[in-house]
Order: sequence, then C-alpha cells, then structure tokens
Amino acid sequence: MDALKQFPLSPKELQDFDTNGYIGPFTLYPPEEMKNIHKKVRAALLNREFAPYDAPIDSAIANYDRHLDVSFLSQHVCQAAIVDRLRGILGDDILCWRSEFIPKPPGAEGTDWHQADTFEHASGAPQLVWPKEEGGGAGGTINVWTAFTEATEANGCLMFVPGTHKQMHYDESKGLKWDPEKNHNVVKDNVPRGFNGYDYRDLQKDPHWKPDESRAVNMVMKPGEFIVFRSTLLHASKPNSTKDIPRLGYVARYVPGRVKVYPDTDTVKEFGSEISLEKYGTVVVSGRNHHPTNRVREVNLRGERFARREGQGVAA
Ligand SMILES: O=C(O)CCC(=O)C(=O)O
Ligand SMILES: [Fe+2]
Repeated sequence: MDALKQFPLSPKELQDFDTNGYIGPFTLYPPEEMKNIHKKVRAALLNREFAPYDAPIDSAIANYDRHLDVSFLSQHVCQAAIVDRLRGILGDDILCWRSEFIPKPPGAEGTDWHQADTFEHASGAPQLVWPKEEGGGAGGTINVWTAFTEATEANGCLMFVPGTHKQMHYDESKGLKWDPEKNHNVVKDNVPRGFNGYDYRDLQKDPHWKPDESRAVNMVMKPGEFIVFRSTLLHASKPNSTKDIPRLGYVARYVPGRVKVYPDTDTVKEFGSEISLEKYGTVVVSGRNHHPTNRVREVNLRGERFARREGQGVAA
C-alpha cells in the first residue's frame, strides 16, 4: 500500500528522527483555519454528554481522550498527514491510545523537564507494555503535538534536548506523589515549572543529575502545525510569561499494535482523579491491533458525535 501514502517521511527525515528524537514542525491546518477550528472544538468540549471520563472539569484528566467523542478530534488523530508519517516510524499497525489538551494560560508555569516510557509515573501501573522480546521498556510512545494556538518563547513553546531519547534519566516505577499545593509554580533554576501537581524530579535515577539546558531547542510553532517526538526525548515547555496570549497544545499519543495498552486495569488514577476505563478504547488508526486484551473502540469519522453501545461507535 506504499504507493498510497501521501505524506511519508523521507529517508533523510527518518534518519533525523532517529538522531534527534523529533521531526517537524509540519503544517496541517493553515493558521486562519486553525483559529476557527479552535473555536469550534472549544465549544464541542463543553458538551460532555459522550465524554469518556467523568472527572472534575478542572482536572487535567477531564479532557483526556476527547478524540473518542468530538468528531473533529476523531478525524484529527486519523489524519493522513500524521498517520502516513508515523508508519515510517512505527510500522503499519498503529494505535492512538491517548490524547490530551495541555493549556498554558497567561501566567502559567512551564512544564518541567521529563521523559516518559511506560507512563506509570503518575498512575503507579504501566499504561504501555512493549513486547518482552523488544526489551519490554523504553519504547515509550510517539507524541504528535499540535499547536491549537501559536506557541512562542513568550507563551510557552515546547523545548527539546535533541538526541536524548535513547537514555532514560528517570525511573517511572519510583512513582510520583500528587500535591498541587507543594508542587505548583516551583522555581527551578529561576524558572517556574512543574508537572501539574507532581514534582517530576522525584523520578530521577540520579538525584544530582540535571538536564543540559544549554543544548535545549525551542519549538516555536504556528497555529495548525504539529511536531512528532518520542516521549523518551527529554522535553519541557516554557512558562507562559505573557499577560494575554494563551497557549494550547493538543497531543495525540501513538504506539504500534503490538504494545499492550492499560493491561490488567479498569481504572486510571492520576492528577488527583480516578477514572473508569469503561468507555475507553484505543483507536486503530492504521492496520490492526495485536492484543485481544487491548480495549479497542471505533470512532465516527463522518458525523458530529457518537455514543458507544456494546463496544461499537454508533451515530447518536
Ligand atoms: O505541552 C506541554 O507543555 C508539554 C507536553 C508534553 O509533555 C507531552 O505532550 O508529552
Ligand atoms: Fe511529556
């Protein structure tokens, strides 16, 4: 089916991705169109009738996985411009297992430096398990981070330390303690940065290690651009130091169909909330899912909204 790929990564881009741990940004929606999309999606998010999780609206988890019920987002995570590029990295069998909105309103702290592999750092149980024959770990996930607004050095663009994706400096199995009072707006090396109520430094393998920020690159992006990066790449974002320019990122996370997603659990507890996976399903965006134990859900790529009945997406 190679001939049908519209947006494959070139051999040079694949090589750059392997060397640096990221590739992009690429334009998906023109900036003006993205502004309209943003307005519409913002309105759609307020309708929680079919939202997969019943979490307090101010919790970070409340808008997890809204690609399961907001049709623009369902289409977005399946966009050929994204999936074709991912095929070169992940192969033909690809699952979108998670999406998140990451807002940085004016005055917000930055996101502290981190690397993620199994995503057990907050929930205490691995959310992703790679096949044992591939070492079982450090495969992480591929993040596709789309700028819903502009992202600048002033309002909180992403930062990467290129080439750091092959060595994990954090041990997620140490676990994090959620304490928003204590961990919010902590100034680290003169920068207010945190991790939504966690202190990611608690996971460091070596408590005295520090990211080499002198090698960091800023990912300045226009609305409608996306960037592809490994979750094991050392990444962070700047604080939003503006008075009136919000920053909004929407990240979709992908793994190959051979990865187990949320094995042996029916709930996820993070950011002070516990949610049920009853309505959850990973979305097969290319090829097939390999694990009968992975919950799989279809999304409606045509209509406005859909409800889930007996594991199927059906028009509402
Ligand atoms: O948007 C941010 O500030 C951080 C994003 C991030 O860490 C992620 O998408 O994994
Ligand atoms: Fe991250």
